[in-house]
Amino acid sequence: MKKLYTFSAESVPEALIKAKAVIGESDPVIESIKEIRKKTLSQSALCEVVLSVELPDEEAREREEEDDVYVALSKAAREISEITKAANLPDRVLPKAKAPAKPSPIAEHAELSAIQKEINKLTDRVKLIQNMMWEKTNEKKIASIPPEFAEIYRVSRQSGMTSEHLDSIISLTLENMPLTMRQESATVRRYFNTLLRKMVPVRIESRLERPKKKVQMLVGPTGVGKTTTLAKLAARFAHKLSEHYKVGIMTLDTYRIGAVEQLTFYAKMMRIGIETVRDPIDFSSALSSLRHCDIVLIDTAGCSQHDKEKIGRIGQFLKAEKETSIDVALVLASNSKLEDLRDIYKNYSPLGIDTVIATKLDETASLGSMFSFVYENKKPLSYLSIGQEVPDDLLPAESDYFISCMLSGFRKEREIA
Ligand SMILES: Nc1nc2c(ncn2[C@@H]2O[C@H](COP(=O)(O)OP(=O)(O)OP(=O)(O)O)[C@@H](O)[C@H]2O)c(=O)[nH]1
Ligand SMILES: [Mg+2]
Repeated sequence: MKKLYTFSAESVPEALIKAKAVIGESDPVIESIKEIRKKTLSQSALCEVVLSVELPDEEAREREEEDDVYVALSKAAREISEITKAANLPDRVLPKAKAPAKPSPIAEHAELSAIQKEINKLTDRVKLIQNMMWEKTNEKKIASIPPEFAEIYRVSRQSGMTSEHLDSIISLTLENMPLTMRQESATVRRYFNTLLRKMVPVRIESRLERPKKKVQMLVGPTGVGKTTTLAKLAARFAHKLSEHYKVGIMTLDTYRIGAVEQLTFYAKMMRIGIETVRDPIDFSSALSSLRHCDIVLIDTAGCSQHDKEKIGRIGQFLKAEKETSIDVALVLASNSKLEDLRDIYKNYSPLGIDTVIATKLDETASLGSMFSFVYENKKPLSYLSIGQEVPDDLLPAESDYFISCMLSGFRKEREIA
């Protein structure tokens, strides 16, 4: 049986080369050679060579079968290509090629969070380098902590917190935080915030159950905001809280020129009674004249922590009154250095300090010294003064707010970090 092959090319030798590539070593017979198209300026010539090869019987049968398959396949291919070329045909006519499987939303989410994690890790590395540059001298120490901790370490150090406190919190975190949680600085930061909040002692403002009374004395260094805070507290108890209390004011500050006038001005504005007391001997009777009040607030003269005589004089007032329990609040400016806070506390502690009122939060970016101070002395914060406005710039102490200001900077609005 004979099989015919047709090859076309620009020239007869080229057509024969093509034929050899297909037919191989078989002995073909040239059946015909035709020039189908003449060469012109715009197109090349085209020749057609028809060859025949004699096939053995068995091979001829197989080849027929193969040819059938070949014809069937190429027919299908042609049909497909024809159909696909006809772009205006509706989709359903097109044979559906199997589209790559679309990832499920869950798989997509997992992939995205994996990418996000990698980005976070890289960001942490960058932060580590930045932080190392920030603290060149401490390079060794900061390099020894995991990169995810570097940022929070730097922020806390800059807040003025003592390095002993910071180091112990870091090692506590490293010991207790599950490894999976440690991999990202954002998680570390959240964990750290929670830990720090728990470390700030706070005295929650409690509701006063009548006929119980509250007598509160404010003491502290000069100019920290005792009188202003007292006026804010008076307004809070007398007018701002949902329950209005009867408030009385007393001042023991008869030294400073204008001190009595300053407080009398606030008292008049709020229509609150005021008592001025010069000597410890008059203290009890002044208290007694304010006995109709639910809350009595006592202002004192500001004195340097080194002026033991003046502090001692405040002590004499306290000793003179045996009946009434007096709550003593040490008013401290948040912009003070930790060494000064320690020194002030040491010299004021003979008065029996119950709570700390931190003022001027708005004037410092280093709340860490106040943090370390209350933490090491276990003295609860009762109020936070956040500006000069009477009565608005006063908040009952809240550890969340305090830590947020310490780590993310001061903000008047209470926003949890
Ligand atoms: N920025 C800011 N200023 C405050 C705050 N609390 C008080 N002050 C200001 O601090 C200054 C001193 O406030 P005082 O209340 O007179 O301070 P003091 O402790 O009574 O001062 P002495 O009686 O002289 O010891 C005033 O100008 C207040 O307005 C605060 O929280 N933030
Ligand atoms: Mg004052």
